[in-house]
Amino acid sequence: MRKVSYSIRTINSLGKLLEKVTYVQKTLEQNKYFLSNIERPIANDELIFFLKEIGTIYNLNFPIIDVRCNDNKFLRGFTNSSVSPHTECCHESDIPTWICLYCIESSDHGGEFYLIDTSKVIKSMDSGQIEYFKHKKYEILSPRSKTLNRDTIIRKHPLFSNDILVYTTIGFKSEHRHGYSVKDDPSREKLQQLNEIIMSQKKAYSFHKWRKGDLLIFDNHYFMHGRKSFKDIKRHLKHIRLSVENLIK
Ligand SMILES: O=C(O)CCC(=O)C(=O)O
Ligand SMILES: [Fe+2]
Repeated sequence: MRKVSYSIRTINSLGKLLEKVTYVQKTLEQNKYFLSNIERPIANDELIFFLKEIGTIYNLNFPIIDVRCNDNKFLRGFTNSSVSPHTECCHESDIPTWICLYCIESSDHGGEFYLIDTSKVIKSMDSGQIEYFKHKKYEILSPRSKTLNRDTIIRKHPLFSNDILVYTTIGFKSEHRHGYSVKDDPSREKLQQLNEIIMSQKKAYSFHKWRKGDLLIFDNHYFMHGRKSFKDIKRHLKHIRLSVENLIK
């Protein structure tokens, strides 16, 4: 699997980045992600202002999610545990097109982030598996155990129409909490194989060590993402989901 090589350009301020919106859009289109380090801190409203140039805010009621350790032990993102590979909101019928992560504070040890190119995962599946996951529709449980969506795991990218995976390895072991509800399903074995394909490529992932000021936007259909565990509790990312409306002109 091709490694994602995270090359970072440093930009002085968000104002400078705003001058380069077309460049950001082009980079997203070509590389499926954009990563930069912004030297001057960005306030929430500035971040939203900039991101509205890229797409539509996915959930206007909660535009920014603070990813850091809090008392919500229910979702692993809010602990210092690892988060295994997933497509963001894959239980929704309308999943976000882009995810933006902005680093307020990084951890001293651990907490590295990775992107997994799902078209490369598909390339390492055999043709039987590909056909199976193109046709079998699964129910996915949301973190609150509601079944919201039934769809295939291999789908067409909504913008580029190549095959991509929409999937989560989260919750697979804990049965009906979050993820695929396949406790007694014969296809559990197929999902187990898929998990293994994804995990076996872990050596090929590139890990990104967050630095304060890093701004990452990535294509949530093209990539699954995850992170390693970390020790301290100061690590803090802002998480904003975007959908595509602005791009379809
Ligand atoms: O903590 C991270 O690096 C990313 C966690 C995550 O999966 C997310 O924010 O969607
Ligand atoms: Fe996530």
